[in-house]
Amino acid sequence: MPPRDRSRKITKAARDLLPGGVDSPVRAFSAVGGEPIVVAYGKGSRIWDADSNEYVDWVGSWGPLILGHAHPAVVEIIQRAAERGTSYGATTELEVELARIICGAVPSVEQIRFVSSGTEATMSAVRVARAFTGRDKILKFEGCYHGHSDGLLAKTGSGVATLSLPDSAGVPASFTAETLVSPFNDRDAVERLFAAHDGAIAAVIVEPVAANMGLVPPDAGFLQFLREITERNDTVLIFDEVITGFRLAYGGAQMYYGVVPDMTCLGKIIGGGLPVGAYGGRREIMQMVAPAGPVYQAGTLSGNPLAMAAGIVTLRALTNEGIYRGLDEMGARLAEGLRNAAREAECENVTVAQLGSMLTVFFAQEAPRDYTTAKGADAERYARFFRAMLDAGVYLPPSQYEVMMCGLAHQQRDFDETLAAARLAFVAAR
Ligand code: KE4
Repeated sequence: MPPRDRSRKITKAARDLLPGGVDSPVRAFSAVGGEPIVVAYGKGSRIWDADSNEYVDWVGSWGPLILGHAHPAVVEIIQRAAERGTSYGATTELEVELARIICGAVPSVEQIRFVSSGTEATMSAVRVARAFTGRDKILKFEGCYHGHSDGLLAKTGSGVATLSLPDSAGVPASFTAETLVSPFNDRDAVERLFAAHDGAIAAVIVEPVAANMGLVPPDAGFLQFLREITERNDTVLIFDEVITGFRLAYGGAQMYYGVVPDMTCLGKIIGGGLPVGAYGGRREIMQMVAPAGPVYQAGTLSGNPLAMAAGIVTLRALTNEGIYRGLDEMGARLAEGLRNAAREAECENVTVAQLGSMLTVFFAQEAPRDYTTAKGADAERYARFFRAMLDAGVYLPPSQYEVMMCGLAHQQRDFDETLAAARLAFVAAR
């Protein structure tokens, strides 16, 4: 067990000043137990904690760092931008350039609005879809996470036609009363909800590849089915590509699967590690947004020049031919290595789900296809696996319901060290 005295001291002080000692719940390690890490710095595929312990990083700040930590080109562009000022609250050429790149890359996006988080992006996209259709209800999927705006913090109600329930304290039932929730990958449930709420559903919002219940890809044809049923009902289809955008393909999951939504939410990678979110879509829909249209949405730091600059450099680095094939090969190689490590450790009921650069080690007999089966995975065994890997210097997502992210900074030594650690960690997780 590596020494973590300084990290523990900082965590103690953090717990006094920050609720749970963190600025986002998953960082507290409550799902995996033990003390959370306190990061001092990162470089490439690795991070170092406050006690100078080194870790291979498969979290990548939950997705933004596809180029790795402190990429020289990203650091340089941020330094240069900062020397000219950090925020103006006015338009800059940088946001126009990043908008041009994204509109050129993502099939559904003809116009885009930058905000400062994925939560803001999805919250705003839903508001715009409601205004565009004049309808109030939205349909989301159980286990899909779209940030923490009230109306999207909803869980399945008791029956199909009944409306959902709040999934957090502090959210009035009335705030989720317009939110319908269906199991992911369940066409019949979606059909029933549309039948029960005929002409009333403003939008369907979905993670085209679910990555917040662990990695759960869409069943074959499921996205096309959503495209067709929303078209038939004049409902806005929103792809929440905050994770999959520029990760699964340069044009996101919508390019990968060939299904084009009406609106797309983005974040993470497009900010290169700085706070950015964005929502975009068909021009006629985006023209609803103030000051062009009647839907109000604003933000002091929206289009922040440093974040725009970091995003431009990051997305430009992803245009090289073959990058996404390489990331998929990397993910497949890591997944196969982890499966072999589990077998060698005689650790049963382990399934590694992988798509592109995203993976989840599920302690379950089969790869989950929805929230109910994902919740059936053994989170306690995952916690044991996680801690054994962490003590061996390999940082995995501190929750069974998140995804490992490969990036362009990962090298052979990262794989070698990860798989060597996994062979022992799977023994601990039998
Ligand atoms: P943010 O508000 O955290 O920037 O984005 C919210 C969001 C929206 N949509 C999807 C598909 C997301 O995955 C997220 C946030 N992702 C989580 C991890 N899966 C962020 C980590 C955290 O909450 O600390």
